[in-house]
Amino acid sequence: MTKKTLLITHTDLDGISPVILLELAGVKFDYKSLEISDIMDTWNEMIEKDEFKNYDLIYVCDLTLPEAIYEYINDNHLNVKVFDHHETHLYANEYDYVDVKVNLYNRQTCATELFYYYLKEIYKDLEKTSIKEYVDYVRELDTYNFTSDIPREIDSLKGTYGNKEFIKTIVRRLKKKEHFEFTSFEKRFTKIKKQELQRYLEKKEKYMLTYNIENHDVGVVFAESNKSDLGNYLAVKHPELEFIILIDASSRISYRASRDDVNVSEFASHYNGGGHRKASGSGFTDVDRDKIVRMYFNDVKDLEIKVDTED
Ligand SMILES: [Mn+2]
Repeated sequence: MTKKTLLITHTDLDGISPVILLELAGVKFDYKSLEISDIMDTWNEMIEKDEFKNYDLIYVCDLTLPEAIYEYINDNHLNVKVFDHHETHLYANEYDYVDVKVNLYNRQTCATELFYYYLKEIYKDLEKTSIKEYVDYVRELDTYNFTSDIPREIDSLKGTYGNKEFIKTIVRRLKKKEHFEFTSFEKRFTKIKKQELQRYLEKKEKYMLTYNIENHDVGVVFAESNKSDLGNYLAVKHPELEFIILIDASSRISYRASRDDVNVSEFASHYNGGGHRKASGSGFTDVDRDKIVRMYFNDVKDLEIKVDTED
């Protein structure tokens, strides 16, 4: 059996775009896209199922790997290449197969860009204007350094198409066209989406709570969608606050700052989280959700019947 390449990557645009790059390069590969909090479980599952034997090369993008995984990689001599831009992951640069950079060419970079420069040396097909343009849009979105609305519009399409369809349609157009372009339907669609987003941001701002937590003046909102846009909108609009806490009770807590004197990755680390200076996160687990239910409602007991929520 011939062995394949495996890509383990994040679920956001910067995580999904490495899938697009490998498709464009014509590589035969499998991929797993996962949340940062699921890395260890996924890795252990792969060990249990003996999946590593199927692959002779494993790329990891946009995910901070814990030391335990590096120990496994080194002990088992796995052929791995890591591309990431998270500050909390810089420690792994001691391994020669790891490329973690926060900045490149004097500006913030992203995993997709680092991976792109690596692949471009091997696969000349990637030297196309449209692909480079696309990579720059991903970088702008992921680092929040915008020169136009296009990166946000691309991300909004990813949410609407779903990852699988999104990958397909982007691969198709980057192969064909010399420049990255939206379809006329997408143009109309993103315009309506933008108006919808503006209404959402304004509504969330109205319900923002303010506190002093650990000697920091912060704003707190509850949100399940558009968290980066919302965090940035509130942080920029309220410079009197040090940062914004966004609670997504069904998945995680995000921390967003716009001020240069604030480092939210430090704050997030008090809650087992981490990330970047201006954008970090920490987990919000089943244990936390359970606490809320038991705190809010009266007379809460465990259920005696069994309910299957697996699909
Ligand atoms: Mn990223």
